[in-house]
Amino acid sequence: MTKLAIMGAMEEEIEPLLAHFKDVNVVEYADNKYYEVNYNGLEIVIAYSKIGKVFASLTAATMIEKFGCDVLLFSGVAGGINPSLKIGDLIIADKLCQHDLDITAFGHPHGYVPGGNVFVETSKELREAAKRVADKNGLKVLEGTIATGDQFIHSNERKEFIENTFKADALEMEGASVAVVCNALNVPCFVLRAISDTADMDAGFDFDEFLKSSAVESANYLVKIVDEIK
Ligand code: 3QA
Repeated sequence: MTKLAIMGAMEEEIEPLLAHFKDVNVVEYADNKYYEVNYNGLEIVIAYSKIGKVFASLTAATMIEKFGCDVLLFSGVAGGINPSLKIGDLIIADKLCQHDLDITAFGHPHGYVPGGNVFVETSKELREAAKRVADKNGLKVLEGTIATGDQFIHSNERKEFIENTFKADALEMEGASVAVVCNALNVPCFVLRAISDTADMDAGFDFDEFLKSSAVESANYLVKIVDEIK
């Protein structure tokens, strides 16, 4: 029997999800709120972690260890790198990395620490399910690499470093940490993002403008994926 975790980082990212489900039971734990719902017999726990890798790791681990979730889906927004990604477009991560993890002083590649890997993969089954949903609904979705770090990227210089170093298609601040937690705890993981900005000089402005509408794009697609896998 599956218990599904659905995460976002910001309240705006889970608000459209909570609006979709009825009879939400709120549980307070570890300085955060966890929203339990029953969706046609499927148990779901929804939460927004707060921004960044540390909060996202805490929330992912809590949903798995405390709430007993055995599948985790992330929905939210991202900065686009791949020029084919326009604001509002969807990307699912096939693998993720931490662009700000740096012990290169010791000859290691960017994103690597001993015992870890530069890239962590997401569940192939969940990606295939998501692609079936996209096909059925005529949605254009890119499958690619997402780079995560504790920085809001708003310069071409940093964006190009991330693009060149990791061949990343999009960037954000939580996905890789969630995937690392899921991978270590053997929980299938899925990371979906809709583009809110392109991580350049205008990123701050675009983000404020498009956070809500792009979060809704991601959430609407995620709900269809839940219907497919349940
Ligand atoms: C940015 C959010 C964080 O959870 C990561 C959005 C979209 N564009 C990005 C970019 N660089 C990095 N990440 C992203 N999310 C938090 S800062 C805004 C906070 O406003 C993805 C993302 N260019 C708080 C109000 O003061």
